[in-house]
Amino acid sequence: MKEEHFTYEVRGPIALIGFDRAEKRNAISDGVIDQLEAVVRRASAESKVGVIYGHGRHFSAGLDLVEFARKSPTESLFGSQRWHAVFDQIQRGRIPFVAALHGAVIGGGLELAASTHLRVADETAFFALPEGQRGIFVGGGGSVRIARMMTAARMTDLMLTGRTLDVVEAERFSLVNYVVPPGKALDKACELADKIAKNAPLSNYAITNALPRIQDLSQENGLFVESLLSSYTQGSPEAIERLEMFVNKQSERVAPPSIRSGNKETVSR
Ligand code: 1HE
Repeated sequence: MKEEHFTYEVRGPIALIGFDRAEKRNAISDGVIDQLEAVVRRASAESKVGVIYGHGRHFSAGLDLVEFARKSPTESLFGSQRWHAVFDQIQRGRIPFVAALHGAVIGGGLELAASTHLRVADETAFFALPEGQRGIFVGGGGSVRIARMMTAARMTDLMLTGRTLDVVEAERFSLVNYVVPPGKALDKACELADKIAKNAPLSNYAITNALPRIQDLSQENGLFVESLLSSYTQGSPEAIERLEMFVNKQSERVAPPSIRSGNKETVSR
């Protein structure tokens, strides 16, 4: 019987995707990538937001080095492209994804987390890119996504020296958006996912798909695309309804931080 590497649960508008290969520290094999693709496709079809987390003591130890050691360079090339395709379905798919991180978030595990749209980490989380020590290079999109998040200069440091970041450093490096006490990452990720699910789906889509693309454009083209999207989203039935509610004083006001942050231990960027 095929080993199942993920748990899948629907909780209201949220799909919970649990990485379930704890005996191998959630290392990412070819089989894991195939199953991840299937659960991401399912979540994107039936839920408004996806949350990805890890069972066991770690989020993920990254690439399955035992399987990788036996691959030819050609198999590695196609394997890397497969990771790109699946992680792209997360980053540029229909719904936003939130990652709940704890323990090791290493190599390909960090590449997976970097393909999600929000990262919540508990204080046990640690981050590393030990590809230099392993004699390999990143292959799951890290040179693009992680370098953009933390800067290429910082990523060079991590990859050359094998430096491990704790959660405070990871937040300073823009790798994580929220830091919470041990064991609380999944709860916080679900709380955020519930909020995201209440947004208009077209706004969520523009935020997750247009914003990163605009970063790749010139200022002139970026501003032009922004204006087009601004008018396009404004004409959607959801925007019309929500704006009408505001006009009629039926919508919630934006709360100032002192009222909003009842949760003192949570640090938001
Ligand atoms: C693995 C892997 C793995 C653990 N591939 N099997 N990633 C790394 O270089 C990280 C390597 N792993 C570790 O440093 C540690 O395992 C951890 C810090 C994550 C966790 O330590 P610990 O003490 O909890 O676990 P362990 O005893 O080291 O490992 C338990 C089992 O998981 C053991 O197998 P067992 O059969 O002997 O029980 C380990 O062999 C197995 N295991 N990590 C395969 N990574 C697309 S390019 C991306 C490039 C990268 O990701 S490079 C980074 C690779």
